[in-house]
Amino acid sequence: METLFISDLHLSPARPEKLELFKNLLRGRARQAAALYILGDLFDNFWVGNDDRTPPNPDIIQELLAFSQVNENLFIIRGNRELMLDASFKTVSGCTVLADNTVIELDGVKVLLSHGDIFCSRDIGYQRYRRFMESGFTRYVFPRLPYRLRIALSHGLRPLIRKSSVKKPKDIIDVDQVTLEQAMLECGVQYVIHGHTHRPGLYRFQLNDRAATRIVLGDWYQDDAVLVCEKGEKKAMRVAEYLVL
Ligand SMILES: [Mn+2]
Repeated sequence: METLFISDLHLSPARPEKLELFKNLLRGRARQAAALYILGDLFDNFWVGNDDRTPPNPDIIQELLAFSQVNENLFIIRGNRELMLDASFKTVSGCTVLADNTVIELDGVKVLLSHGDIFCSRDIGYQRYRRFMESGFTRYVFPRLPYRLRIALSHGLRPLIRKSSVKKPKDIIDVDQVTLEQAMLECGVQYVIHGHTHRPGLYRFQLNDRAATRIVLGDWYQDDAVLVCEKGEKKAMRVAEYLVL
């Protein structure tokens, strides 16, 4: 049985072909998978709540719900676009929301799953923004605001999010190795899978004098990556390739 990982789909009306691909993925062979993990930034817009009517969000939620009725092993870790998403998301989508750092066992190996933004600790501006969004105050107040106000705020945040990632030097917005290793040590893992940086690849290093691996998932802006894991093997492929297997 295969386990699937995707992240950084950034589904939006600007890329209708990616939305179609997502639907094909969820309606096809993935339904027989052991589990499907979405490691954040499924939505392109800042998530405003379960009542989000921004297209194509209601469509996406329907697809998740239909999938979960066949395969309940559907999980999401919040990306930086989904910081306001909470456990109640399951009631509308059937999708279980996992903690920012979650350890699973994959083919007998402990694997740390994360969106990846929390490892980018050199981006001090972003971490400050994230702490504000994660504060008890924001998490209490934001969901209680009227729908239109939440939408207006999300539009206000949009240029801010875009601008900041374009302006910053590349090494600032990449994973900080020390922060990553700290999280891995705390979780007792030698293996991590995350997205967010849009720099897909397999990175090997030493941790505790033992081999450690970091897999970074690709985004769906140009490509559309899915990581397929089965019997200890991990294959990164295009969704179109996966669908014809
Ligand atoms: Mn991200």
